Amino acid sequence: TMAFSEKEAALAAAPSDAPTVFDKIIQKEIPADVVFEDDKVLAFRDISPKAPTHIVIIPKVRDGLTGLSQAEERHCDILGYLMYVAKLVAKQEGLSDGFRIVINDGPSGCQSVYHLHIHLLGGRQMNWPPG
Ligand code: D5M
Repeated sequence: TMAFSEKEAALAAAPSDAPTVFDKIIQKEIPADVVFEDDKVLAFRDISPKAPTHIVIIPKVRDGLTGLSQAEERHCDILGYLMYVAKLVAKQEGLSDGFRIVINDGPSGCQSVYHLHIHLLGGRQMNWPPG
């Protein structure tokens, strides 16, 4: 049986340690609609939004975090901070009625960019279970 649909297979990418498009966004080599930035993290609007508000929150230094499945104990501080920033950005975006955060991991999780990131989605009613 297929692990995922053709559409999901087209979205997902093979796991890789290679540089990603997010490095270029961090280096300001390609533009992004940045909504939050400090020395540790960057948050910008997703290029292919799945909700009225769809923001990607990333660590500026990947440090082996291609995805959550690669997390080690040394990553606990940045992982916690990313969650906190998700909350700050949700508030900044006016998502007072609720929101969804998502971390896609690996091919079955439909991950396409191998630099850990949190999706922040809001501005509409979310469904459960997700697709
Ligand atoms: O999520 C990776 C997300 O990154 C996906 O929703 C598209 C988004 N993306 C990819 N390239 C860009 C650029 N250049 N700007 C903004 N957003 C981008 P994943 O969970 O890996 O599928």
